[in-house]
Amino acid sequence: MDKTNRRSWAEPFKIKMVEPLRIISREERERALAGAGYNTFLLRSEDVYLDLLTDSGTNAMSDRQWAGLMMGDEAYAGSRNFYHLEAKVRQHYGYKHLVPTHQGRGAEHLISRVLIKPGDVIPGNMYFTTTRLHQELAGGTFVDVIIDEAHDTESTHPFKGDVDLKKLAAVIEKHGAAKIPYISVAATVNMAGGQPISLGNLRGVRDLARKYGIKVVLDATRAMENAFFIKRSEKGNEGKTLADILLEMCSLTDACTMSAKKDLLVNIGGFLAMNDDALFEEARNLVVVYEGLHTYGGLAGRDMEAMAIGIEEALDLDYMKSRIGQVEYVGNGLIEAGIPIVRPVGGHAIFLDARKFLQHLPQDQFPAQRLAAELYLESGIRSMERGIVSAGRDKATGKHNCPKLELVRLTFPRRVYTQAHCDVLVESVIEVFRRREKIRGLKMVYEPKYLRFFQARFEPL
Ligand code: PM9
Repeated sequence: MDKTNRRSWAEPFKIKMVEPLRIISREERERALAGAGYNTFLLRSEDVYLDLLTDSGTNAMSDRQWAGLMMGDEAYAGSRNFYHLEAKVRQHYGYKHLVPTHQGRGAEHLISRVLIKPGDVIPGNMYFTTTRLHQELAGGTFVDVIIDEAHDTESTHPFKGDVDLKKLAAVIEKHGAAKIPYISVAATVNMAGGQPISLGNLRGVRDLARKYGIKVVLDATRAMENAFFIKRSEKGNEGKTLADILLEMCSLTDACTMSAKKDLLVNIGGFLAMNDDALFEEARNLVVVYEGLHTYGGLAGRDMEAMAIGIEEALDLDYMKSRIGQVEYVGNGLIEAGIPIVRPVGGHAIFLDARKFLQHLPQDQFPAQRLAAELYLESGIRSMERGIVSAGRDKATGKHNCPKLELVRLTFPRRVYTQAHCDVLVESVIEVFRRREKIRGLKMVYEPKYLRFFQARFEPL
């Protein structure tokens, strides 16, 4: 993206309705943070100024999507909105069958239950919290086969989401194809910094999988954002549309799980989609146990309509340029100020490198958790820890998983914040960086059993 020419990414939409924001005083923020146990997930939204916790379900819908809500067919069975969504998923993702779910983890739950047996191994391009947990709950073990560059915050490899095909082949050789129900491929890779996987690499994964008769399951949550990076940086794809690339990506896989709360510009929704009839049969049966009837999967008809409309809107190139352009605008501002962030700037978020930012804090004092808390204290900006807390504990030893990446994620809701908000963000991070040496670590005082980052509590040391 040309950073000197903002017309290259100016938004192809204008604001029709606004939601007031207020910033509470520093003293109030201190009280709110202590009350939340230094965990930004436990803050009240009303105490937050800029909410960069997540891009999940925090998107602004368009006037067309809001109009679509009014066209919700709330029949228990066979809603017309389901058939609209099914047609759009077939058209743009290319899979034969659709099973709607209330959100992404609903789809992850179903596919893990259907495909994974105790003792199985699931290789993938870096773990994601909910995805790995569902694999583990089904008795499987996730094995990371992403390229080494993904663990290096300074590597500027354009496709840090790529699978290391040698590592993948070694995992298959070691465990045997019969123990590998599928290869789990995310596009983009959230925990690596929103980094894309290339089409060429995905083809390599498919070829290897086919050789051994193993399925490939795509986490398509941000696959449209991934398609933009392929169009921009992978030779031979410049002339394709985002829709062409998305379809091509999906055609290299057997099924996908989807959190529609990201790419699809909605506030709730997800799905599982696949080509295999037998897999569909089982998932369609299980969805009624855990989510709802197979034509609504825990969603209202109106939600499915908004998703169907969102699919078309998110594939618009001008929209996607503005989406990625906004994130890069902030990233470039931080890089110019010498702030350590994951390079290159990813699709949905900027990731601060908390190891380098707070060099004096060891990982067991939770530097990323502390940095997220500090940014909130500075200016009411809410971000998310993506380091040792998110990584949880080793299933076998019970010890902390200590990931190489100790990051704070500043995530951009789609079509929500303005360029002035982005400037406030850059200034606030610079301010915290200036006084970084005075910042102390944290100790964990409460740890829940599952996905601890959501509810853990901390106290300052
Ligand atoms: N991602 C995120 O903030 C929301 C909750 S986890 C902190 O990034 C991928 C790549 C995701 C994802 C959610 C899910 C689960 C699956 N895959 O949140 O259940 O980024 O809709 O999707 C979150 P749901």
